[in-house]
Amino acid sequence: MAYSDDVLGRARVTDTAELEEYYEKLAGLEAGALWTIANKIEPWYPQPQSIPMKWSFRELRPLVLEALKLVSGDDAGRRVVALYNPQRRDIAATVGLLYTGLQVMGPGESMTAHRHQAAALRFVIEGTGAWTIVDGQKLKVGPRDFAITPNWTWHEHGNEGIDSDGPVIWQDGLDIPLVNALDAPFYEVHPDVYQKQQGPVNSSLLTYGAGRLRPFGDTWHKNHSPLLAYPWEPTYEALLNAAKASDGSPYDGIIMEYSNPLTGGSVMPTMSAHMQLLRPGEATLAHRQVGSKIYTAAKGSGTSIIAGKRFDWSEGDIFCVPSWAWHEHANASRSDDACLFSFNDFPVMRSLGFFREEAYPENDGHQSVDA
Ligand code: 1HN
Repeated sequence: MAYSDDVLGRARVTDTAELEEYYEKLAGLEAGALWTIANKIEPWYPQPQSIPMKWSFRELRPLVLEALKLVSGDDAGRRVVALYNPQRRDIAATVGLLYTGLQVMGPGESMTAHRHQAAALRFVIEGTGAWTIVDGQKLKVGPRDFAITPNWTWHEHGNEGIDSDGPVIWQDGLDIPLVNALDAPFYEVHPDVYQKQQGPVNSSLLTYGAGRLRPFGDTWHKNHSPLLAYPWEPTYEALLNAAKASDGSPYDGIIMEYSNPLTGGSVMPTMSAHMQLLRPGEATLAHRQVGSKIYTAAKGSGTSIIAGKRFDWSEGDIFCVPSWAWHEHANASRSDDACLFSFNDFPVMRSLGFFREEAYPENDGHQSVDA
């Protein structure tokens, strides 16, 4: 619906010379007449400045690898190619108040420890030698593994591979634009530059990875998941198993949320992540939600229609869905399955009471595609 000036309860003042003069006097006192902007700041429905976008991994990969020669990880802080929405460069956002980028680490490299108020998550795109130490706990992650760096946890990363193993490229997801929009950022460098590793590698996975079984008498009380890494194999197996038992969601196919094993809720208070399976030939119906989403093609290839625009994706591609934009996905193959990793700010929307969800009402649930 377009803004209409004949709706009761909406601003509909016509400017006159007298009013212009009045507005100027208010402006001189750092004040203004609300009715001149009321309709803009209270739209009928979300009007994101972010647009649907896709970043091609095939195109970006050579440039990401080129950074290995151009800057050291430590000089750069983190060697990351950030993905920006055109109108959101000023706040370093990929979509809405979410950020994503591709981080690259060469064999044998490691980076110093720090912590920040923003929460981070990682999804490994390629390479086998990646590790991260989160609050003293060393995690090893491989292709398609998902890991979290909850806010204010000390973290440092590296690639323990040898030259023939090649670099690691992983995707970072952070809520930096959100934290900055709320004027809440803090940042600290680790006093000893590096953390001391405590306990065995992947201890959170050893303790909490059994899913249905919880350590008896556990006293975990933090607001993020005690499980810090979610390997690909059991994730994929869970999707395949669920596909044997159910048709899944008409909007998302077989979809699983990476969850805090103690609460069943999202892994962190501001961001949640999913892995979904689109069976061979599957095409979902369109829906929309309040909240922003960033997808990564984890396996296979397909097409998503976002706000009427068509985006073809294959492994490693990243694309985004702005808040309240209609979206639907299709697996391009009739023989192979396809998987989409995604993360979102839905936990923020839910905890503030902002979350809404709607099915596309027309055309048998599918959008018409822009020419
Ligand atoms: C950060 O700390 C990391 O720790 C990656 O790997 C990306 C982007 C913006 C701000 C902080 C990391 C980041 C970041």
